Formats: sequence, C-alpha cells, structure tokens
Amino acid sequence: MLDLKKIRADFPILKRQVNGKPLVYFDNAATSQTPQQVIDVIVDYYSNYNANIHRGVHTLSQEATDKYEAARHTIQKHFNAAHAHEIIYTSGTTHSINLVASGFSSLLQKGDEIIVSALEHHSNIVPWQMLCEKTGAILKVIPMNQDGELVMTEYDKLLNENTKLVFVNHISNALGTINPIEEIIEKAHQVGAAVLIDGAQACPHVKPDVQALDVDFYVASAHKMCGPTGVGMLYGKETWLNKLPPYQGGGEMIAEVSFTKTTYAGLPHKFEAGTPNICGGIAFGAAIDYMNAIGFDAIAKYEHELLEYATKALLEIEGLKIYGTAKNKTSVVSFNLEGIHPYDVGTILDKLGIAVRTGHHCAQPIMEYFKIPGTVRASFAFYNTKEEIDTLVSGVKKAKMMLS
Ligand code: C6P
Repeated sequence: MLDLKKIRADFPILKRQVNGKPLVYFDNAATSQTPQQVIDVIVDYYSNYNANIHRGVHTLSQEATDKYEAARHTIQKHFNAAHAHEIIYTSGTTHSINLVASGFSSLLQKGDEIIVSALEHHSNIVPWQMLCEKTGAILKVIPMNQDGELVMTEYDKLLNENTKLVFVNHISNALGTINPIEEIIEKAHQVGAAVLIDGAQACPHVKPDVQALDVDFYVASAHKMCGPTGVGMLYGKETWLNKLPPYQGGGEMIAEVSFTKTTYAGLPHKFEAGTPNICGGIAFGAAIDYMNAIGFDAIAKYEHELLEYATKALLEIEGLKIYGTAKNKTSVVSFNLEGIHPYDVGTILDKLGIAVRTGHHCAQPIMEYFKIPGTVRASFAFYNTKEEIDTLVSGVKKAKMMLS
C-alpha cells in the first residue's frame, strides 16, 4: 500500500492551483513531476559544489566528480547492468537512440534490414530512417492490431538472416501497450540481430533488468521518472559499445590528441564528449533512489488500479472511445469523444485545472492507423488519486456538454 498523503506531500507542484482550480496532473507520460528530495539535490549541487568534473584537482571538482560517478553506479544498479561503464549519460532517450543509430551507420550495408514496430514514438523511427538513407538498409515494420498490440506472427515473418537490428519500445507512449520485449529480444538474437529497447515510457512504471532481458541497448530519460529534463541514459552491452565509433568529438572523450592522430578514451567517456549535465546526472541518481524507496512493485500495482478505475469510469460516458485496449497495458488512457476534436477537450480540461496531452503524441503512424487526428491522453503516476480521476471524468462530461 502506498502512503498517498505522504507521497503527495513530497511534490510541491501538486499544491498549486491552475485557472483557480487545484492542479490535476495527468500528463505524466510527457514528463513526470519532481519530488522535493530531487529538487533538494539540484539546489545542493548549485549551492555547494558546482564545478566541472574529471578535470580539476580542486575539492569542488572532486566532489562533483564523485557524486556524478556515484549516480552512474546508482543507474547501473537500478538497471542491473554488469558494469558502470556500460551506462552512458546522454541528454535523454532521443539522444541515446541517435547515438546508436549514428554508430551503426559504419556497421550496416546496403540490403541489411532493420525492424521497428508500428507503436514507435518518432524518436524511434526517424533516426532509423536517416540510417537507412545513409546505408541503403531497409526499414520493416511489425504491424499492430485494433487493440494496439503488436502482431507477433508478423514479426516472425519479418525476421531473417538479413535482419541486423530490431528497435521496439518497451511501452507505447500513445496507447500504453506493454510490448512482449522478452520474446522480441530472444527471436531477434536467434537470427543474430541486435536489439534496442526504448524504455522511455517503461522506466516510470517498472524496473528493467538488462542482463535478464539480455538486451543489447536500453534507453531512458530521467524526466519521465521524477528526475530533471535534459539527462538520460544509454545502456549498451560492453561488446557493442566497443564496436560503435564515438558519436561526437571533443573534450573528455579522448585518450590523446595531436594534429596527426587522436586516440579515444575507453568506456564510458568515449561517448561523453564535452561538459555534461552534471547536476542532471546526480539528480537522475536521486530520482532513481526516490522511486526505489517507494518500490516499483507497489507503484505498478497502484497504477494498475488507477488504470482500471479510470477506464471503467470513462467508458460510461456515451460516445467516448478508448484507443489502446491491449491486455497488457500501463496507466495511460488515450481517448476521444465522438465528433469532438481532442484539442478542444484538452483546452476545456485545462480551464478546470486538469493537465492532459492532446494530439498525435509524436506517434503519427498510430494515429494514421486509427484514422484520427490525435487523442486526449491521460497518463497516471503513483502520486495521482482516484479522486483526481473523478475530477477528470466530470471534466470530460462537461467538455462533452459544451462542445456537442
Ligand atoms: N514522449 C510523450 O509525451 P525524450 O524527449 O528524448 O526525453 O523522449 C523521447 C521519447 C522516446 N520514446 C518514447 C516512447 C517516448 O514516449 C518519448 C517521449 C513524450 O509521450 C514526449 S513527446
């Protein structure tokens, strides 16, 4: 059981009013809110030991370096990576995916095949299309069904000896579908393909074990799991990270530089050119500690309750259709009111203090599949309540009345 009162007290933003109403924050899939424990870490960094890392002999620099590297270990432990140097700090999921895509441009050949899924966010589509343009590789797509589930029999048909890479999200941002990534990884490995799992939407809800999954790359953003924006991570198996060339050149990623030749630093620094988001990395570690203290089993169980409660109550509204009805799904409800544009519903909800996301959610192919311009997406976190869902349901009813 979660102590909701105590948890909500950790999030100062939940006390604010929006348009004269108490904030109901249901845009957690876009970005989660930040607990005081993480805010304190950010303030402490800038108040007490702001310095560049890995460079200075002075005390502040050493303190900052120690905390930044300690956070890397926290991330390593959380994802159960075998080594801390398999965790690369990035600015977020998008950066992590682009780093891998760019690296593979020197490893792929014309006619190689890459598989993505119909449920991907644009950031797990566009970099691979760019990679295909550069290399002559071919992009193939695992289709989805009306419930928003991947059609796994079609995946089986797509796999062959030309398949070099498979990229699938762990959880769909637009529909909440939890994809069968264990099966996807195992089958890809049977044909010798590497797998990248986009965990941006999974990490706020589950604790992935990269070694148990035997995944080659796993990526996530801190800001979706109670951390700050502008920082994230790439997990890569050591063997793969050693094969990939550096993504950017610059300071910190080198062993030695001269005008005739540069040699690169080892992992993880080879992929971490320039001054990183030091405070962000430290706060990412604090966010992981915060979420683990609450407990991912308890989070998943409670969020499932919220999902079931919201689904039932929303479906009682005549003319409301939910997109994404997979058996295995997380706390995201994407819906539309018949004949009403999602943007209009979102605007009225905002007037009532309720924050939801409207539009295509950076997943246009999903919208195209359902032949809709977008949806209203309410995404719940462990600090949300059933009372807030009641407020959403009455807000949607009000919007329907005003817009019909
Ligand atoms: N989805 C959403 O509202 P960044 O922006 O790099 O932190 O994450 C990109 C990203 C990648 N994959 C998935 C599955 C995602 O959901 C996101 C971000 C947000 O759904 C903002 S578009």
